[in-house]
Amino acid sequence: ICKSYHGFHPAPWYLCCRSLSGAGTLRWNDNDRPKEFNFASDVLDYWTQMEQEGKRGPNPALWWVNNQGDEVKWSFREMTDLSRRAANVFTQTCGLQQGDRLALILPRLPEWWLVVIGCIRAGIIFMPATTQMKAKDILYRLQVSKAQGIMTTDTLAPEVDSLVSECPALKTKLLVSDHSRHGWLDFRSLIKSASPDHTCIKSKTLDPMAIFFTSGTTGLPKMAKHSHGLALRSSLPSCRKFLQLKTSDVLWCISDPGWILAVLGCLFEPWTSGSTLFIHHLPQFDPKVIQQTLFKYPITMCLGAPAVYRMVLQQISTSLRFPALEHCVTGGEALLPEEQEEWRRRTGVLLHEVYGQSETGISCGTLRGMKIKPGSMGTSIPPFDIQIIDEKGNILPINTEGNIGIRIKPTKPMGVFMCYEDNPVKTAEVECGDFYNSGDRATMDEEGYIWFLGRNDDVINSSGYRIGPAEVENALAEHPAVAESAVVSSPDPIRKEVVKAFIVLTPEFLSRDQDQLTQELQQHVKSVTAPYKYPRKVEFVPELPKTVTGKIKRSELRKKEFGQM
Ligand code: BCO
Repeated sequence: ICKSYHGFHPAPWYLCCRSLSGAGTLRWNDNDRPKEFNFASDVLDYWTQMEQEGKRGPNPALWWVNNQGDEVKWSFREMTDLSRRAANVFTQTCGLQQGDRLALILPRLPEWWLVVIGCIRAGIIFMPATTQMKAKDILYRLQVSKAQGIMTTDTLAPEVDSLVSECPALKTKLLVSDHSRHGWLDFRSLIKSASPDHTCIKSKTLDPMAIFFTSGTTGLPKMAKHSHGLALRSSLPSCRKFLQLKTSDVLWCISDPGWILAVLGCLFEPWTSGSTLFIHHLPQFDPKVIQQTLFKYPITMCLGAPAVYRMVLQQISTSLRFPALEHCVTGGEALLPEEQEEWRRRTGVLLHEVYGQSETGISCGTLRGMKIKPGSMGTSIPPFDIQIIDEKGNILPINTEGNIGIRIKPTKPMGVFMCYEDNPVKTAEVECGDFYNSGDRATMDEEGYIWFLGRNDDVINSSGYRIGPAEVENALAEHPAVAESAVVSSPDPIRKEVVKAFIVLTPEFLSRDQDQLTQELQQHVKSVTAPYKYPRKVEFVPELPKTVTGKIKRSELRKKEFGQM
């Protein structure tokens, strides 16, 4: 504790020192494991105090805008006040308790940040998800997680109402809207009337904090459960080197709040450093809006999937010399060296690649100021120790292809997920000797730089979305035209990979116009599951390649797509 600054206040010393002398000495070392940590009381409330003492500049903590010219600016003090109210709404009005689960399906609305911090204060496990989800996706998530609460907007509330009778654990529905809806609690009015006095829980660092649903080759998405250690990791010295944020920075992370990238890039990273978090509502992605926003606002740092930068480069021919932009980061899928170079040439700003998963958060990257090796995802960010491993967990020699492994034994580093909830089999499957096996293939060079090669399974990564082929095949199977299908990854100039479906038609549909049928099937998938998964390519085939035991050989189809056969 830094007494000179805080007196009795238990604010972290490392933060106080950083505010005095930039990067400063940190309270914890990379391998320290404090028993207790809570992002709301240890970090957010610290910056509130700094503001009150006049030791942080006037920049807001949160700066939200939309296309209609609306704007919300909240200071850290307001964030503390409003998130304490949110915590009271959850515990007092909704009756949620520490350890309960809240499905959080909101677009980029300022309330999302109140809810996340409110949950952290009250110890409620938040489960973010994209608003692209359809009724079936939501039903699955509510049932498998036994969620006690859900929060969403008018758009998805009818879908939730249609399935609520099948979710016996669900006891509270919260709506973020300017209108009320029967059977739903009105979050905006409740926040106004709630008390701003709340005592934050004393969370153990390894208590559960959040659940992210993540797709695999088989079955439905798994629940990757994270502890408060995920938030603590942003405070560790090596992680601070990643963005080297200052209180004067304005960070815009263009990721949907349903993904872990947003929880890190739109919340833990900027607020750990007392920076301003910028949000554009962005209901539909539009490269022009990205360009205009970077011109209009003093955004110094930008974080988004490679597809975002790629689409801006491909669709905007006018100036990309942004007045305040200093640093760009990208992650979620592979970035081509040509794209990295073109971004530098046209903006004058370097584009740094990072790598991570829902299970691990950001695991490696090219840190600010570090040498960029185009085509490489950088080096592991301590306390993560990344090695390239074989199927038994043996470390492979340099420049040898293998799986990306993160060392979890003898000690699991802060930020690696706790487990796949209620799924010890899948949890054990990804443990490989002393390592977590990411399932991603790569090599490592003599300087520790990691070079991504692809997946070791059938999971598809399309413009930063991780898509399980079985989820798309199941959606297709519901259409009467589909006798069977195989879904694989296929190359694409904009999204790098897209979902391609090979479909065997039922006899009644064999004579149908194939273009029309393709569109109908695409629409069908968009209507039964989150549309980002829909097959952008469809090929009708008389039969699918199978093993002698009748298992579809997806790898054969995939190799054909990538010209390897
Ligand atoms: O392309 P289409 O128009 O045919 O279809 C699009 C949408 O129009 C459509 N859609 C969306 N909502 C719909 C809908 N259709 C019907 N009903 C609705 N409610 O569905 C398709 C969705 O595709 P999309 O999301 O890729 O859309 P878009 O506009 O092309 O967006 C481009 C990107 C680049 C903004 C988007 O693909 C994106 O956000 N990608 C990044 C994802 C990301 O953040 N990944 C990070 C995951 S976390 C991680 O990797 C760990 C790292 C530490």
